[in-house]
Amino acid sequence: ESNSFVTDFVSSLSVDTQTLQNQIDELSTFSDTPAPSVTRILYSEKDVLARRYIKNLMGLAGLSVREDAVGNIFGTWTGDEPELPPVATGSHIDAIPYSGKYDGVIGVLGAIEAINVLKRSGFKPKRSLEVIMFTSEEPTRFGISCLGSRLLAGSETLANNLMSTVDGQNTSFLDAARSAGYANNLDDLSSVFLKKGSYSAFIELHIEQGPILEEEGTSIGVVTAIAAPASIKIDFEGNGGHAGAVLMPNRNDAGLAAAELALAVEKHVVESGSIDTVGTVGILELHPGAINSIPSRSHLEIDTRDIDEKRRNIVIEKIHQSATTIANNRRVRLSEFKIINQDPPALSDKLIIEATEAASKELNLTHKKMISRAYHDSLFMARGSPMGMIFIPCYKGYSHKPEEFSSSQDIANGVKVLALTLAKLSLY
Ligand code: HGY
Ligand code: MN
Ligand code: MN
Ligand code: MN
Repeated sequence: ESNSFVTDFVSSLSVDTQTLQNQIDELSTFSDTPAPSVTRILYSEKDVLARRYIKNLMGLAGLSVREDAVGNIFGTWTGDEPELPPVATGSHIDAIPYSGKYDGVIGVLGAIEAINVLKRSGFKPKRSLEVIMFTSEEPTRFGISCLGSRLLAGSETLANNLMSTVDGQNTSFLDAARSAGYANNLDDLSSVFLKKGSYSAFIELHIEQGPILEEEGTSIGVVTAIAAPASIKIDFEGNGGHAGAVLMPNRNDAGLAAAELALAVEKHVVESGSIDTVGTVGILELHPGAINSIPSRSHLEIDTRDIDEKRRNIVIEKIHQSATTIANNRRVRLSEFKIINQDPPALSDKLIIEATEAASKELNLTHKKMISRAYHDSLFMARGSPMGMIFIPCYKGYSHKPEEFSSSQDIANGVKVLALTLAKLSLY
């Protein structure tokens, strides 16, 4: 485009920052825990209210709205050439217990506002633009991360497993989905799978969930790769018994086996040879959970990630070996060692990186390339179309806790870069 056109167009982009902030605040009230925390679990009553709120905003933005069998929500702005694969953007609004109000939300409310920004500027899309709100990016209810985008990416294994998956209260996935108005009399979920090439590009706006942009005073992160996540479920079983009467040599304490394994996770991760390897025991349950009863069962769930897939897989191997050794030494049974997901990393598409950098430059925003250590729906959308991500700074990098925060200015910057990048990708 001629330079003056670009400059005029760029300066015409204006974000309704106040309305967007009000929407972020209002959406955060659909929560099962008191403010400032947010808890919004898949298919819960609060999740259903929040979904209705998003669909309403999509309608007000003039998008045509549809939902698939598991509740991925699509809002479409039909372009001049609707037969071309559209450009998509989006994120999630589900929130893990006691978390914040920006993770995911910025990429859904911000994407709808980016559509409004483009409409207000008089932009006419060539390729249709689609905003996607993904079902259940967080693993909280059924232990599966990125459930909606995994299915969109065509995971047959997941589609089959979901037919027999239950949550911690023994509610089946299908019953939970039906209680929210989805998956009605369905005996398979393959209808959710996207055809290859459904989108010419997918780009997600998200808070960094790390401290780098804020520390360096950089406005925009251009994501080049998303780290490889994995999660493992482990159970140990011992004889339990009376905490006073059983002498130490006669014990086989499942709780201590879990404690030793948690420290082994830290050891294997720290000794991987790279700062990019991380590992957490985020869930550790002891049964029966009485102070004067030796734990007869322990349940651990481990989250381990690395930007290098092979290095991460070596850590998983070592964790498995430690679990077996600890079980033998402590004469407990390793009754479950189950890898729930062991995903490869994803690389962003060169063209989308360049478009995002160009948009940041035209908006006079400082920007830098960086990796995402958190996973996102983009990790799975990358399996079906070129992918990119835009990061904005967040306060001290805090996320997955109520102190999570991003300023209106940073959010507006992210929305403008998203709007301009969507415009560029739509005209390709
Ligand atoms: O855990 C993650 O990486 C994402 O924020 N759910
Ligand atoms: Mn998250
Ligand atoms: Mn997220
Ligand atoms: Mn278990």
